[in-house]
Amino acid sequence: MTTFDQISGDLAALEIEVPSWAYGNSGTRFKVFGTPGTPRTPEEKVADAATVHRFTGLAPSVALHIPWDKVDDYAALRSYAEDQGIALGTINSNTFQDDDYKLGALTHADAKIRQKAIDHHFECIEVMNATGSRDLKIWLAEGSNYPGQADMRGRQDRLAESLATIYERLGEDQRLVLEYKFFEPAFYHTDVPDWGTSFAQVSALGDRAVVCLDTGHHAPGTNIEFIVMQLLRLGKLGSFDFNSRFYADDDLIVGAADPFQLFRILVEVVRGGGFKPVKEGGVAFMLDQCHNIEKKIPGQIRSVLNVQEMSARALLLDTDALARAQEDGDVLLANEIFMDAFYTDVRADLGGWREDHGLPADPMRAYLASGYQEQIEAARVGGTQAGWL
Ligand code: AOS
Ligand code: ZN
Ligand code: ZN
Repeated sequence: MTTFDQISGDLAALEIEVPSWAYGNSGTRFKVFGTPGTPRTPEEKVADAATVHRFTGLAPSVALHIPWDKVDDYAALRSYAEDQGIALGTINSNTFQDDDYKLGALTHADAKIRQKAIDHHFECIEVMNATGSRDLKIWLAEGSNYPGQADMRGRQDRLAESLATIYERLGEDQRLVLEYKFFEPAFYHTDVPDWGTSFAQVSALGDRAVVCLDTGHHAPGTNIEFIVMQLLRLGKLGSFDFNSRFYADDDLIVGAADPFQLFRILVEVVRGGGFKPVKEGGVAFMLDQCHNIEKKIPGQIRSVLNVQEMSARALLLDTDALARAQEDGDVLLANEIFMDAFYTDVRADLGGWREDHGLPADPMRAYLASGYQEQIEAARVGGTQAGWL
């Protein structure tokens, strides 16, 4: 039996990076709903991210998206974030909102367009140098809609060449993180559709190129924890984009659709070495979510708490007893031990743990009572859409 006291130290190492775009207005292709209090500037997004950290102690960094979070002075944005108690984290590139990229960016048949996309990544690396960010995260919206439309193999070769050029430009402490997604916006073929392709591409680059696993980017029924295990085993899991999905890339609050899946993923993280802060070389635990109808800061608070809750349950798994049951071939006992950890209600213990760490026992209620929401709703008029250029 593992007790809560025994996992207290491991829990303290859990860090979750929130995305700047979670604080902007977002929606579907049918409607973007505006929410009162939406940030108007990158600074205001950083202030909201810092608020999530203040109430939860779980979110010490915020990921930026370029050019959505473009500012004149990134060093100043960095000091602003540090004054608020958080760091600027992963820099996400954007090659999906420019007419030139209609038929591809890093894979485009035209060398001039590829160079434009490469130059954008060079600009992102400049941003990283100023923000002190470790990771350049690349998600590509590239692919084709119809059989015969594109030379899939040629595109794979051009992708390898473009990525190599970008990788060359990275500093010693920086990493290239390549995200995969099985479809959308391209529907016939996608250039980086799965972890195998991402793994093949980053493996050709070198040690500082790794894979990003977005939990919403797989076909229904995929055993995601198997992929987590395999990438950790191969030393190539760079980061998570956590969110949850019922259907496709829903970007809903992590743990909302299937907390058991989140638990199973976190069990593999614990099995693969556990939680380690980014500064110590850990896997980046990012959220990649948007809040279409709910308030954004409470949405982010719920998300980080869900990850913490399932992490605590994963840490409570009695791995010695499980290993014995597995060795004995005791199928039902092994499954029972696994399920016991999943069904453990850790909420009261986590409340006490937070108080011991100088945090509110119930971060959600504390935030709602704090007056911050009313203050931003009154002060900010005309907040922008996430991804609005
Ligand atoms: C897109 O589906 C991916 O999940 C990316 O991580 C993307 O950069 C992010 O959703 C922001 O648009
Ligand atoms: Zn993502
Ligand atoms: Zn996505």
